[in-house]
Amino acid sequence: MTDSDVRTLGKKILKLRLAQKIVNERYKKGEFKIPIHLAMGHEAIAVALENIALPDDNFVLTHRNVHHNFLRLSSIRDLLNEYNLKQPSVSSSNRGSMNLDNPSKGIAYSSSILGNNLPVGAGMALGAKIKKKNSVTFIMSGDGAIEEGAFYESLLFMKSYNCASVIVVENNEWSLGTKIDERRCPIDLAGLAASMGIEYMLLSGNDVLDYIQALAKIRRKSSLTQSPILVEVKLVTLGHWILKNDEHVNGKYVNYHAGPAPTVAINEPFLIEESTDDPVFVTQNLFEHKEWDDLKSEILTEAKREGLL
Ligand SMILES: Cc1ncc(C[n+]2csc(CCOP(=O)(O)OP(=O)(O)O)c2C)c(N)n1
Ligand SMILES: [Mg+2]
Repeated sequence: MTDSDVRTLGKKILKLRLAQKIVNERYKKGEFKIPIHLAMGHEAIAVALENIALPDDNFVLTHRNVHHNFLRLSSIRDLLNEYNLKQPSVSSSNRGSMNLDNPSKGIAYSSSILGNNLPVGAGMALGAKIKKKNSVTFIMSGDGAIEEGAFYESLLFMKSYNCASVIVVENNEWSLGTKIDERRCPIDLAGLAASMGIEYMLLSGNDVLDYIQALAKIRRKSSLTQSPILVEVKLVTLGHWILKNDEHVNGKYVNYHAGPAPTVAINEPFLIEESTDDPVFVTQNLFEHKEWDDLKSEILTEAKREGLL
């Protein structure tokens, strides 16, 4: 990977974060009539997947899809137009946020129905195989959606019919207002995959270069062996806040799920946390100070020129 490639990746992460912070600010002011699930904290996996996908590959997304969609749009203004239901829309018809697709850019389907995209993706993967397309179908999921029976059935189906597919579980440990240990027993995804002879890989740490290296191998392997591969990504959906009231005098952690993130502000346009939970923080460490500052300025200048800041 050249320095210029790394710069492009850094810019994508920064721009994806800024886009979401701009949506968040406008959301706080009541601009949108539709529910939006932001994905701040999911930037590294989204940029890595977009980087390794080949033109005939397809993505099948969940309700939390802004990160994957934004990377296929040409500007932040395009994203705002989608969320304001303006025509022309990239989706087949105005779909807003949770069902936003972009077929000409490989986003074949997105679904607001939890678990629904898994069998749809399995069918697409089979269709691609029958048509000898040599493509890979990427099916996204959350740690809540894997509780649906459709997850098990789709894995079984894709393994049985030798479908080239990569199932990516963005595991933020939360399903709406419940954390895994509050709502269910743990699911051993490596063990579940092994029980069906499916390869499993765990990603964590938000290093986009590591993710690209690992996912490029996984994609190749899925295509060569015509088999599903399960990838679990540990991440944090950023934007939590602390609820303090009579019941919770010491404060209760409220995880970000959807809507505006009240604690995320745009006066710092990019960074949210100085920790490895924040892909912006991790990516910053791949650059010299000046180079990183230049990238940030370039993106801010562009956004100002578009009248977004
Ligand atoms: C069939 C169905 N059941 C319930 C819901 C309500 N619902 C929307 S998002 C969500 C939580 C999803 O959790 P997860 O899959 O982990 O995704 P995350 O929001 O954490 O990214 C639930 C229960 C739904 N949309 N569809
Ligand atoms: Mg979740």
